[in-house]
Amino acid sequence: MKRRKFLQNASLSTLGMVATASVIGCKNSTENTAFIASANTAIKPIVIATWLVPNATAKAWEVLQNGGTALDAVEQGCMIEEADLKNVSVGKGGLPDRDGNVTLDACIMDKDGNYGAVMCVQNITHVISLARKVMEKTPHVILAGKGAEKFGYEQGFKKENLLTESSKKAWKKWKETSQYKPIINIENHDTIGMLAIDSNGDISGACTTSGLSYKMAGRVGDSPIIGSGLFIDNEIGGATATGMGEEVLKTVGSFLIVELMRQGKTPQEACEEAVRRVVKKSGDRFKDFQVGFIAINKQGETGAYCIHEWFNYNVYKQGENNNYKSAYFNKA
Ligand code: SD4
Repeated sequence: MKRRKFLQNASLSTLGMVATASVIGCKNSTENTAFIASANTAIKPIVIATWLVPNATAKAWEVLQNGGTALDAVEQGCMIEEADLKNVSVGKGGLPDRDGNVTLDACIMDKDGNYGAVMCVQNITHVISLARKVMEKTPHVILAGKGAEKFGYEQGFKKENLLTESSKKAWKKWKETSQYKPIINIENHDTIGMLAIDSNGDISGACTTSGLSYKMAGRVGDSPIIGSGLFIDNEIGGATATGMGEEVLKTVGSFLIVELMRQGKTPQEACEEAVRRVVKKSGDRFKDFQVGFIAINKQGETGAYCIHEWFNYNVYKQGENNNYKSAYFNKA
């Protein structure tokens, strides 16, 4: 992974842009506080995405500026990375599994809690759009493998070879030793998870990836799994994950973050708690893998946290597209 340029994390929630939330109280004593923001004071529109993806956040911002929905924004934003051959963790140009096949996972979630996902899809670049088609055009929420691909062609998606010459070369080099040992921030962690609030104050999210490079054939990570790689609750906020999917799945990290925000935590506090959960569950193993989360709440406050240094994220708001370094857990 290339070393990235970024701004120091300026803890966005402390930058004087904290909007007032109206806590409208518990419906009954067994229910957690419903934390519903005042739509008038929220920062909107706003886009946040994992890693250094300024072109993707710019595209999403453009959609929002033109009055598009958060759902359109996150889809079109993610498509930028899917088409970018230089991003070897997403879409076309993604690094393959150990058999040399590029297999993609994606999911999308809208303001009404609808969700669509595809997993282990070959030969189709824009799996985020395919996930949206699953959400909107089928009675199902997930399609996998050949079935997803077949549905894609029926919907007019183009069949493409996703394995670029340079990814093929990298895979052949890897095959010389065939050592599968993810190295933090050196294996490819450029999965894009994107969250947006549109000018109506509605939230949507999307996540798309080629997963871990040189994974076993058939392996699926957290990215297409609701609650793990992505979760949206339009009353509360949204969260999305990057990094070692196996560990995110075990904590259902994105759902956890949204629930923590529902209980009153800020996005930053919720991301930190989720990372601590991942770390705690892993014993000592956390030293060998990276997990990062980003989150947004209904007021447009954002948060990000990861295990190890070097996770960063892009935020487009108030006309500015910035990249920030995430705060991190492991100071050792
Ligand atoms: C996965 N979470 O498939 C993804 C990988 C990732 O940045 O995020 N890479 O486990």
